[in-house]
Formats: sequence, structure tokens, C-alpha cells
Amino acid sequence: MHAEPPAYGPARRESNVALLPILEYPDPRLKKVAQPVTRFDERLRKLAADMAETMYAAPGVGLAATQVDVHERLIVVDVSETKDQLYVFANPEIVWASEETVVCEEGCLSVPGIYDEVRRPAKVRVRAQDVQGETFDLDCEGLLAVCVQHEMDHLLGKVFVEYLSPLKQDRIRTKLKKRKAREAA
Ligand code: K1U
Ligand code: ZN
Repeated sequence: MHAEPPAYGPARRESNVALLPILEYPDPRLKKVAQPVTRFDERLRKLAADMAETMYAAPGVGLAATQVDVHERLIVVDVSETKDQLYVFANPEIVWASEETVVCEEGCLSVPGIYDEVRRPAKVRVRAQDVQGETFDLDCEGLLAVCVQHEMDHLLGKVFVEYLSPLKQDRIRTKLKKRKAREAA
């Protein structure tokens, strides 16, 4: 196991990357449960690089493979101001969560323009593999903890709005439907 979790800075980012289309809620493909990553090969490294560029371009602080219609347990996160602390987690698992919880205003690139409060454990320890297949543990708190939990929910087919009341979920669906109709007109 790594002592140091691998954070990839700008020098580690590849140049030959593609921006991937992001699925929008309530697309049923966002409900799919992701399967474990089994091959740590060039395809996986390219997918992680493309997901990172897609996240930075959006702009966002995290992205799950589910959101780009790839149903494998892979997420990318960078909550740094300087956008040079990229974490790539394959097969992430929460091995410890604090009893203490926090309420944080969350957004989602799959639910554009919608922000609302969600309560989650304040701190988590995540065990995952890097793109080479090496296992590492990372202790997360603050926005990093919130974002990792949000992205891991995507891998289970769960979008943050599902934590909100049925009334709020209904309003969000109506708002997004109206916006889509306006855009199509
Ligand atoms: O769609 C996603 O899963 C990414 C999402 C992650 C997230 C944000 C806030 C709380 C929990 C999870 C986003 O990145 S939404 C966009 C956003 O919050 C943001 C964009 C630019 C700078 C800072 C934040
Ligand atoms: Zn999201």
C-alpha cells in the first residue's frame, strides 16, 4: 500500500485528452450501478485523464465515470484553489466515517444550476486504487470529504437531489424540463 496518496499535478496531465459529454438528471443512465475496475491499463489511464479535463473544463471539483456514461468504479476529484491536486480513485471504498456530520451546499454537473444542502459524515477514510492498481488510503475532511462521498454516490446510481424532499425533487425536475424545452425551442 502507498504511504502517500497519489495526487497528480499539472505536469502529470496528458495533452491528448478529450472532453466527454456529461449526462443530465433525470437521465436513467445516472441510475446504473458501476462495476469494479479490473484492468489497470492505458484505456483506464486515458479515461481518468479525459474525466479530469472534463471536470476542469466544466468547471467542477469532482466527476464520476457514471456521469460520462461509463459504468465503472472510477472518480476524479480536485478541490484545490490552484487546480493542481488531482486525485484519481479506482474502486473507492469508505473504510471509516466520523460520527460528526456537516451540512454542505452541494452542486452537480449533472444537475446544472441546482444547489442545495446535504448532511454527510464530516470526515472519511477512503481506500482506493490508483491508475496503476496500487492501493492507498486517504483521510478526507472539508470539501474533499463531501466531494468524495458525492462522487461515490454517483457510482451507486444516486444523485444528490435524492437526499432532498420529494417536493424539492419534483420542483427540480420541472425546472430542468422547462429549461430543456426552452433550449430546444
Ligand atoms: O457533478 C459532480 O459530481 C461534481 C460536483 C462536485 C461537488 C461539488 C460541491 C459539493 C459536492 C460535490 C461539482 O463540481 S458541482 C460544481 C461546483 O461545485 C464548483 C464549480 C467550480 C468551482 C467550485 C465548485
Ligand atoms: Zn454530481
